Amino acid sequence: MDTHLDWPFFDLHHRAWAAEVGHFADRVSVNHEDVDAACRTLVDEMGEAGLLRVTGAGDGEMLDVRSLCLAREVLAERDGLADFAFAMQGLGTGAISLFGTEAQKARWLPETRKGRAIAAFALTEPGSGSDVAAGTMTATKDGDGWVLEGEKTWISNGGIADLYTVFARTGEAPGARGLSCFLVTPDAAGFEVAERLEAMAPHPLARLRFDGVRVGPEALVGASGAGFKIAMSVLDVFRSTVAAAALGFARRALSETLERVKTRVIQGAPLAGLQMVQGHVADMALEVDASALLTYRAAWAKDRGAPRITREAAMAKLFSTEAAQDVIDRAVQLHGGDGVRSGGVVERLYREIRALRIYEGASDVQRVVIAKQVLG
Ligand code: COS
Repeated sequence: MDTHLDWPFFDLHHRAWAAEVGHFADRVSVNHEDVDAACRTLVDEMGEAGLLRVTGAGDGEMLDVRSLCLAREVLAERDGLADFAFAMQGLGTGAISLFGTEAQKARWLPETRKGRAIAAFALTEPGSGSDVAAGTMTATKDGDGWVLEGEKTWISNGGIADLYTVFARTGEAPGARGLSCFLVTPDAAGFEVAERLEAMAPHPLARLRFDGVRVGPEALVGASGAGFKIAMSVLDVFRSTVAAAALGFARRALSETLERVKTRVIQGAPLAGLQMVQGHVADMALEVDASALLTYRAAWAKDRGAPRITREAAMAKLFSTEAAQDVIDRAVQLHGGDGVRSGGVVERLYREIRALRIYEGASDVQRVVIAKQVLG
């Protein structure tokens, strides 16, 4: 029985929203053979159904983090690619929602919220993943605009995005204080998808090259030099939603396992009768509930107006992704040979969860973030 929607973290409209997303997820069918086409179709369908309205905050609006988290949880429970396509519309426009001008919001958010433009978040570089302040891609002032030079890698939606939020060094100061955030479209001269990348749970992914890409003053998001804080603020919001996606994967693994252990007979009785199996089930259910509590605590805190939820978001992401990996691993084990059969649900979950412990801040980065906050 699913009772977490009754928790005081949610308002009535959140419960209706979860049902609305669930209704969409029940109907959607995803072709994993061609991930580019699948993501385009998913964005289109989600835009049409109105689900993407929560992924951006227009002028005078706030992102509702609980709505983002609920959508990711529900979508991930049904299909990882559906969750991915939804999430990227939010992450790719997060800087605009939080720091964009009225004009930037008006230019992009109606499009991304209707599913007519696909968004991407380009922070990671070949030489700097966890250490954002070490990024070397440059943006050099040229007249009233900038010229971008360098590479970004592991960029989700790379190759299919219509809008890239790109972080580059403008050099106001060394390290974290010398980065800025820009909006780049793939038709800009000098922009190139240098390499498409294949991952164990495939989705559109690429290395991008910026070879003298010129952008105008309207491309700068927030103040120049504020890029690091913009990236971190966007990640504060979206790390909570990664936790929610992990929660959705874990819920699916648990429900698949319950079905399995109640129906699979060993020595004349269902697996569920064995205490050793019950121990696994108990730990899995505990990890799912604890993940949900941490995830929605972080989302609720942000929605209540907390200026930063760095500690809460890092805790939610670290715990939920690690717990989901454990829940899914146990699900594979309790499915026996069927657990590793290619194309099976738990085998798919086993591949899908792995990257969540790495992207948007690897688990050990979350530990660094939490320790910094706790130590003050
Ligand atoms: N919100 C707002 N400001 C923040 C912030 C946040 N969440 N986190 C840090 N800042 C500010 C700090 O307050 C500090 O400001 P001042 O210079 O005014 O004091 C500045 O940013 C630098 O912060 P810090 O010293 O903590 O930076 P570090 O270089 O030590 O960075 C980590 C720390 C590791 C936390 C950061 O690089 C990080 O999150 N890395 C992971 C990146 C990631 O998620 N990559 C995935 C990309 S998307 S797939």
